[in-house]
Amino acid sequence: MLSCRRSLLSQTIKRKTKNKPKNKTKVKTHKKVSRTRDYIPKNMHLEDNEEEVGFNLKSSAPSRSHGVQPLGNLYFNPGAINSRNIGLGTLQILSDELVLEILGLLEGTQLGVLATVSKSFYVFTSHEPLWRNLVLDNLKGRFFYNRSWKVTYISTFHPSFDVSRSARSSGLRVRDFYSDYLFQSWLCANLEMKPEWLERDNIIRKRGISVDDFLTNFEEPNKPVLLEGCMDNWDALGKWDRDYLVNLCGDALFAVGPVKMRLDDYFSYADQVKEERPLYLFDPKFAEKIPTLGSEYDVPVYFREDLFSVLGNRRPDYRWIIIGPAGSGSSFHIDPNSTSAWNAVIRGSKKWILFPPDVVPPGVHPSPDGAEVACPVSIIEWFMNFYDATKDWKKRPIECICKAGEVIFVPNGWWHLVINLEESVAITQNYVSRRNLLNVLDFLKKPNASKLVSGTTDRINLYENFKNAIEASFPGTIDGLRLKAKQKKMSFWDSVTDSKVGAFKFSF
Ligand SMILES: O=C(O)CCC(=O)C(=O)O
Repeated sequence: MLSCRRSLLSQTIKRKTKNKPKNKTKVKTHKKVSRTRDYIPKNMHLEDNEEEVGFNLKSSAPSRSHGVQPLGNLYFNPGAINSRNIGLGTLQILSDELVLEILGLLEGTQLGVLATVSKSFYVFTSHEPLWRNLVLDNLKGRFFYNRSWKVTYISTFHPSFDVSRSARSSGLRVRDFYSDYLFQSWLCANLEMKPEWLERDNIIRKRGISVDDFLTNFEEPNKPVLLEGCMDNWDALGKWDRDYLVNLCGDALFAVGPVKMRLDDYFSYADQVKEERPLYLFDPKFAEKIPTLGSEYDVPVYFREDLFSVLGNRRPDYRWIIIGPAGSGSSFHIDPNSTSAWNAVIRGSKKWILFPPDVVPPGVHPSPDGAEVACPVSIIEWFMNFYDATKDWKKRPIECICKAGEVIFVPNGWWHLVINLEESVAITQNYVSRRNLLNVLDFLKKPNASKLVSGTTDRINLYENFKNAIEASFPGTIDGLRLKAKQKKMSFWDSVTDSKVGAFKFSF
């Protein structure tokens, strides 16, 4: 389970023109999100007559939703009274988050009625994630995205309503409305990736290495590597553009967050989306639905040992097609069931940040049993508030941009975050080889396996089933690997202890 929240700090943002923000041309889980108050970047203060400094907005960014300002601005505006509070009446003591939680219990018509109560309710009821939830809950994937979630909802359920009026009024400005929460939501949806977030590239890149070289230098020591040239023979690389995929996939439905969508509907949404956490297409059954997709790529030679295959069709999900617009991506997580993975970019490019298993990324708070992770609401928010912190860390993350034609190896247990820098299409597979077989078995055997194991409906029996199937297919392998691991551990202790006196050896 992944839960997300805002960091607790409020500062202000600066802008210098009275006009619209001066834009410069130029982020496997969808869980319920809860936020605390917002974090606004340091040393920034935003006023209506100032131009933004220190960050760039996307060229497509709409002006600030309803003129909402960060809370810090209230203190720079002597005499101003927060119209948020006036319009909420006695509900003003509730946090923005709580107000939105409550509004999330209402239907579209009720939100529409509430919007007429006060300017404050108008702003709150216009919050796009409320309408997104309504569309997804009510229509599942059978919606045709139309400019915004609110307009999509209204044009579907109230077709006689003039949505162009609603679309125009999305720019309606409310004076003196201060809310860090709503401001940051707009900011994160419209912020460009800063060049300094993309600069660092410290992953080892290899082209044409032998399988032995990969096993010895990367898989055995559990180190990431970016592999170039190992998917050059894939048909997918030349063929998988939008038109080809849409024609090939026709009416097939793909898993997109909590719903299922046709590919052409998803692309139409992706073309218009301006939100903090765009819906991400992440489908584990793509090759069963459209066998051609499965036949137009090959598992790179380094990853051919795939021990979960002994389970046949009882194996956990292991391969996904991933499609998403710029800004979509995967927030910090460790891959399921202690597996390792490879991820091959077919179109577009992805920024990767990886931390080794013993380093929890800043802003990420796993529960002690590892079953839940609390992290910032969005990937862009992580960059805004936590990326800089990694600069001073002794163990700095591995970073890279993985481009079309490149494959990254993600060793088991590594935390990773990925953001698409442009519309991207990728294939990823998670696998178990004999190098990580014991890790996987130990993971599946944990007492809270029913919470930890994923990608299968049979979480509790996966350990027994997998172990028995391995023993039947590769007799003696598990015992052999355990013996080897024990010998390795003993030879390590022999090297650091004095076996005669049972004490540590010191050398100066
Ligand atoms: O968004 C992506 O491409 C990364 C996917 C990923 O991290 C994963 O499959 O574990």
